[in-house]
Amino acid sequence: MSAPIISLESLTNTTSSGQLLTTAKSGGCASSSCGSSSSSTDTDPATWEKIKDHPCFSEEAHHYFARMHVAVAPACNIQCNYCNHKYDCANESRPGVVSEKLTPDQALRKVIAVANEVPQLSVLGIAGPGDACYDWNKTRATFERVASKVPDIKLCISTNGLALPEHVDELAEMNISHVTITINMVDPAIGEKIYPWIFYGHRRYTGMDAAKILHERQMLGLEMLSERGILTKINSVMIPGVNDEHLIEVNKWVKERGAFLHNVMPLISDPAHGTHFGLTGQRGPNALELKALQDRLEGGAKLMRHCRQCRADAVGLLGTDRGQEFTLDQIPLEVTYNGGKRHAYREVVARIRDDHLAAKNQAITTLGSLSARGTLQVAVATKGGGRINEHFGHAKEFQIYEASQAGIKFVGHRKVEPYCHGGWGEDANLVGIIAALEGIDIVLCARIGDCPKNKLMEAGIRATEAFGYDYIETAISALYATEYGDDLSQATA
Ligand code: CLF
Ligand code: SF4
Repeated sequence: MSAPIISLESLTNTTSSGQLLTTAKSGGCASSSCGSSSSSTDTDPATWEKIKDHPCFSEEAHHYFARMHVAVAPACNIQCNYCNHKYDCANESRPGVVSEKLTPDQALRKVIAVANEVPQLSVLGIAGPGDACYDWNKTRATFERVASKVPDIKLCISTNGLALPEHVDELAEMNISHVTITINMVDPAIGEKIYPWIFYGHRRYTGMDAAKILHERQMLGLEMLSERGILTKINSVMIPGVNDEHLIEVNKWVKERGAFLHNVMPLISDPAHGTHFGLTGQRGPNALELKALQDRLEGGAKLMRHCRQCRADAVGLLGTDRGQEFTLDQIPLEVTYNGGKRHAYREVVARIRDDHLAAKNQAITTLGSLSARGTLQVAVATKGGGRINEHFGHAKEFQIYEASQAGIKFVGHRKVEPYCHGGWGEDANLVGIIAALEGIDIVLCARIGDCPKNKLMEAGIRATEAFGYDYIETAISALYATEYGDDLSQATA
C-alpha cells in the first residue's frame, strides 16, 4: 500500500472549527506501510520518551515540534567576549535585539496565546536574554505560573552554569526536564581569552581566577544534573584560533560527566554588534570548518547539528520565528488556555511518524545494499514534516544531508536570503545562495524556475524538483542509487 503524502500545511492548518486538516495529496512517495516501532532506533525507550517531542534534543523531532522562549531573565553574572548585553544572549541566540522583555505574568499570557495558536509548540525555554539561573526569581516564577496553567508543555532552561549548582535541586523539584549549559573551555588558560570577568559570591573576578571558578561551577552543575537524571545539552561556541581545537577536549569532559548532547555552534562576530570579538576582528568559522570539527567529534558525546542559534524570544519551528505575531500588544489581557489544536496535531504526528520512520529505514536499507561507493552532499528546501516541501525561491535556509553507503546523515543547515521577492527573482541573493551552497552536489526542492536552476548549474550545483513532497530520506536514497549507477529496484529486491 502506498502511504499518503501529507504536507506540513495539511498537518498544521486548522479549519474554522479547530479541526486539523489531514487531507493527503496523492503522489510518488515510495515509503512502505507502517508497523515499525515509533521509538528512535538508537535511543533507549526511557530517553526517547523524554526527547521525542523536544525539537532541540532530537533532530527527528525538530521536523515536527516547535519551541518558544520568553525573555524574562535579562540579568547576567558573567561577560563573554562574544556578547554585548544590549543584545540577545549568544549562548542561545543570535545577537539581535530582544523585541520585549517580559515579567513572569506577561510571559504566562504569551505562552498561553502561543499554545492556543501554534499546534507544534511542545517546549517552553528560558534562554536569557541574560542568564536564567542568575536571574532565578523571574525564571522560577515564570516556570511556576506556566506549569500550573499549561501543564502539558515541557520546561527547558539554558545557562552559563555559574549559578547552576545552587538551583539544581529546585530544577529537579519543578520537573525541568532539559537543561543546556554553555561550556566553551575546560582549561582556564583558554577560558580567560573568552571571559574577561565573572561576578560570583558578591565579588568580581577577572583573568584566570574567573575562568577557573566558572569551569569548576560548570562541571559541578553538569555532574549534579546527571546524578538527578535531568537531560543535559552542552553548547559550545566555536571560536577559531581560540578554542576550536580545544573543543575536542571539552567534548571528552562533558561526555564523561553524563552530557546527553554536545552542540558546537559557530561564533557570530560582527563589529556592528559591539562585542569584544566583533570589534577586535575575531572571525567565526565558515560552514565547512564547523562541519569538519563536528565530524572530528563523532564518536564522542552525541552531537547536535540542527541548532539555529535562536533569539531569546523565538517562537516556532527551529529555523522560523513567529515571535512578531505574538507581541504583548496583540495578546488580550485575559487569555484562557485551550490545548485543542496542539492535542489534535500530536495525534496526526503520532500517526505519520511511524510512516516516516519506515521510509527512513527503507532508505537506509537501500543504501546499505548498494555496491556503489561515494558521498553525496544534498541541500534540501523544507518547511518541516520531514518532506521536501519548500520552493527554492522561498527558502530561508537549506538543510544539509550527507549520503553514503553507510546511510544518510543530517549534517547542518545553511542560512540564505530568499531568492524570491514579491514574485521576482533577486539576482544578488542568488549569488549569496550559491556561495552558501559551497560543496553541495544537488539541491532538492518542491519547485524551482529555469533561471536559478541554470545559474546553479553554471556553479556546478544541480537542482531538481523531481522529488517534491517526498520524504527527504526516500528522495536522497533514490538519488544516490541513480547517481552511482545502481538499479534501485535490483538493489532493494
Ligand atoms: Fe530553547 Fe535551548 Fe531549550 Fe531549545 S533553543 S532553551 S534547548 S528550547 Fe535549540 Fe535554539 Fe539551538 Fe538553543 S535551536 S539555540 S539548542
Ligand atoms: Fe551574554 Fe549570555 Fe554570556 Fe551573559 S552568559 S555574557 S548574556 S552570552
